[in-house]
Amino acid sequence: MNIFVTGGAGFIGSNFIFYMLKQHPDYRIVCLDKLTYAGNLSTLKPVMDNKNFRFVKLDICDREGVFALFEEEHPDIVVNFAAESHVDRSIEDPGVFLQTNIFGTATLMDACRKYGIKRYHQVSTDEVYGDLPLDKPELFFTEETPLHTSSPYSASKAAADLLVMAYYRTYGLPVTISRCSNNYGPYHFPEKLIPLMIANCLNDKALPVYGEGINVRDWLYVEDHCSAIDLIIHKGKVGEVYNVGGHNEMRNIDIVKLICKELDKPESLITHVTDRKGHDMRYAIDPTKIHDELGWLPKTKFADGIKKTIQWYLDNRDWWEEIVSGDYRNYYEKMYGKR
Ligand code: NAD
Ligand code: TDX
Repeated sequence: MNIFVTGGAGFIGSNFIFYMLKQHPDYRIVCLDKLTYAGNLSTLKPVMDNKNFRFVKLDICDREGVFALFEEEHPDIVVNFAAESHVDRSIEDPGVFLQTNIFGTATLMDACRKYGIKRYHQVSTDEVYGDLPLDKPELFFTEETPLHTSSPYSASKAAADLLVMAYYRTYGLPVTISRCSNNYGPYHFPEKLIPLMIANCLNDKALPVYGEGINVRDWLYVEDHCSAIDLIIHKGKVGEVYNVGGHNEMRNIDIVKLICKELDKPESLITHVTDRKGHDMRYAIDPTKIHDELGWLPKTKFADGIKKTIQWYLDNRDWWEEIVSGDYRNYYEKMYGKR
């Protein structure tokens, strides 16, 4: 089996590559990544010498480059993680989100149509469903919940999902989509809530909580997301959407306080700052379908996952300090500049 993993130098894609090479040591994994600000080649150091792994620096919007790689590799499965993923950046500058998240997805699927594929899997997000009110805890996102987006990021992801379903219906492309809740774990880029708060705590910097901090997110340990995708690409039904989440809702402020406690830092570091524009109140996934149909269950409880994650950031200071300082962007040049 030859699997293309796009966006594999980012947070979830890299964890997925590690997971797949462990679970399926005989599979070939080809990672395509543009190495944007969010892609970090040093993350993939542990697998760079694996004979079943290949890294290709490539923009998924580069039609010629993508088609040439399909011609060369003839992948069986494509798992598309590549995306602009940060909501705050999409509010500042939507253009690149439309480019990568929508046109990039279409380019990959066009290559799949031309060269044939066993499965195209789109990694989507619960944000395509918009948000739920705080005062109706009995409501959850199911696969039937209408798409109702809030940010340019979520709108671009929803547009991509619609395109994926259009390619299924119009061209018969064998597609699946997963919509997962917020992930956390190793290699999470320190612009996102949990790693940003850990890094700031460790540097005794202010902890910027948007608004009152009462917005709720449904957190899932990244490896559990990887196991869900592994199941979907092997056993999921073509043309179907699968929601992925572990029923672990928490308010932002409670997460930040927990991180302070774990790192023995004072809550006085918490600073309430101007709220995010259009800030979604609550995300909550109903994972009944993937559980009933594919037998998926998350393995890591939040209490354990957050401890493991904090320990990882303590043990891997170099990884995130290089990012915070901007030095990681020189890594590719250092590794590949003279090759
Ligand atoms: P990330 O920002 O950490 O990584 C994105 C990766 O994609 C980076 O390596 C980047 O270099 C690469 N990339 C960006 N534009 C590209 C392009 N044009 N061509 C090739 N590569 C490109 O993101 P993440 O948090 O790992 O998210 C991965 C996917 O999962 C995204 O599609 C995101 O929408 C989805 N998702 C994320 C979460 C979450 O909590 N992080 C939850 C649900 C779904
Ligand atoms: O400094 C911060 N302060 C703060 O209060 C940051 C960065 C975030 N927040 C809040 C905003 C959100 O309510 O924390 C919550 C989580 O924020 P993010 O980490 O930016 O994640 P979110 O906006 O929920 O989106 C994430 O989950 C769904 C990912 O970034 C998306 O890619 C994914 O689709």
